[in-house]
Amino acid sequence: MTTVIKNGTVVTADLTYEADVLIENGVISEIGPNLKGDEELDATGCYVMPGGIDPHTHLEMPFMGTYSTDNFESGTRAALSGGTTMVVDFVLPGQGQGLVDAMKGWHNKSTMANCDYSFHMAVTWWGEKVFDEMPTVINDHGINTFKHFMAYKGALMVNDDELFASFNRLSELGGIAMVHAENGDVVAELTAKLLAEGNTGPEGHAYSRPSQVEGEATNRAIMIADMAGVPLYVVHTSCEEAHEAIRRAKMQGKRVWGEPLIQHLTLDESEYFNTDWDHAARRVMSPPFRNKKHQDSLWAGLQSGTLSVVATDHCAFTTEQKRYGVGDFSKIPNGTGGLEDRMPMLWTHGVATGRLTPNEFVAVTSTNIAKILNCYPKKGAVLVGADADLVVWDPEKEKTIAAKTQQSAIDYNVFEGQHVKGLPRFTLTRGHVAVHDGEMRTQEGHGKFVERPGNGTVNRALSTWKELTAPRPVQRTGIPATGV
Ligand code: DUC
Ligand code: ZN
Ligand code: ZN
Ligand code: ZN
Repeated sequence: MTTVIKNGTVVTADLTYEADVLIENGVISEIGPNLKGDEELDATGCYVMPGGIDPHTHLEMPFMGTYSTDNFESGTRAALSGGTTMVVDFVLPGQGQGLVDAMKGWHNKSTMANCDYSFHMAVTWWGEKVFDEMPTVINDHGINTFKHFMAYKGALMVNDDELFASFNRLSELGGIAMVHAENGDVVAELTAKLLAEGNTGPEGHAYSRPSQVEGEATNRAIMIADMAGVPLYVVHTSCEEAHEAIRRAKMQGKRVWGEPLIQHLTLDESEYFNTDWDHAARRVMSPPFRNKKHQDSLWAGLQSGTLSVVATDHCAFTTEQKRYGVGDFSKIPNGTGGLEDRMPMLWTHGVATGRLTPNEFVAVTSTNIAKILNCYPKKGAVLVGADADLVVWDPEKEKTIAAKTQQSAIDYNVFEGQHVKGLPRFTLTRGHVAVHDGEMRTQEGHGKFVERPGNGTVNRALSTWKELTAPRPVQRTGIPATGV
């Protein structure tokens, strides 16, 4: 069976043109005028774009005494509904657990996925076992990205010596280092102080994680990555100080990328001062929402190219789960949803306002990350031979975001009441039409794991620091006698 998308305008990261797109066996087989297929999808008035890739999700993840509520079924259904056709989820090994063992657990959970997916590995502890398993994770299991938490002291956090050891290993192996950049020691101190002073409400979460803790950690991670010679991807860049460190690194020729979230771009810190406890707690995530100065910085970064990718950090907890933190904000499970809303929200606040062109929209929602993660042009492209992960985007289609009509399994939505204009008419996952004019036709288990090989020794950070400081033993004469 062949499917043809007719009468649309193809929009990629660098081109806009009118063409039909023919799909055979889940792959794009032809792009051009007047194509015919067994099934025809009418794209009149629509843009035909690469499906979105959300490189930052936490589905069914054990965290802060519970599990995030969206699993690979509801999470990928939400993704497809909003035009996202691939997610990259974080494998989270327990303390002392091997990487391969943890990864197997993630493969078991993900068999229910409705769209394709890949994994990043988290380095939640450091030891010989982690060191020894890194090559097999990269070379045999198709995972080339390793995330390190610089926060969550006493749980997931790794210290600078561990960070440096891990980054050095990744540099040797052609992997990419990722960081959750917040100074975990300072966060722990501020949290204890706030709680001791009786500031127990959700707003305390924001006070405990000021933008400086993120700026400091981002800069530290960049410097450590540079000394190790490894490319660095900074997840959920939310503030000007972190963006500034990334900008500076890029200007110096370092291979560093920043990833703002749609939540930080469109929601601000005033959410934490809502007098309704549930309202504020539902928006507790790390890093927290910031003020307009930081939001403007993130938008400017997307426009100038100093920030590369828009993600969600989708980590959805129910109101009941959020209430674990009544009386102590530090026990509110950190995380918000966004998988279904990332593309429509970014289109509405980015493209429709003139901040981003449609081509830039494709770049930051799909193509850039496919290139960074080493799965382009299988993903992130409208090209013959690429997977038919496509979204037929109707710029005139509108809705008001509401929890009661969402795909996510939680009972609220942080974007509740927001009006969006620009939504999928069709979403295709490897040729299968999973969203058909607002109707969901997902197939549980349709999704496949996407392998992403390492970068060999080519994709290194560009700084010459290593070369300049390589040990050079000096031949000396006249060495003075030691001792008296
Ligand atoms: N931040 C969150 O808000 N949730 C999951 C993990 C993280 O770093
Ligand atoms: Zn994080
Ligand atoms: Zn995350
Ligand atoms: Zn099908």
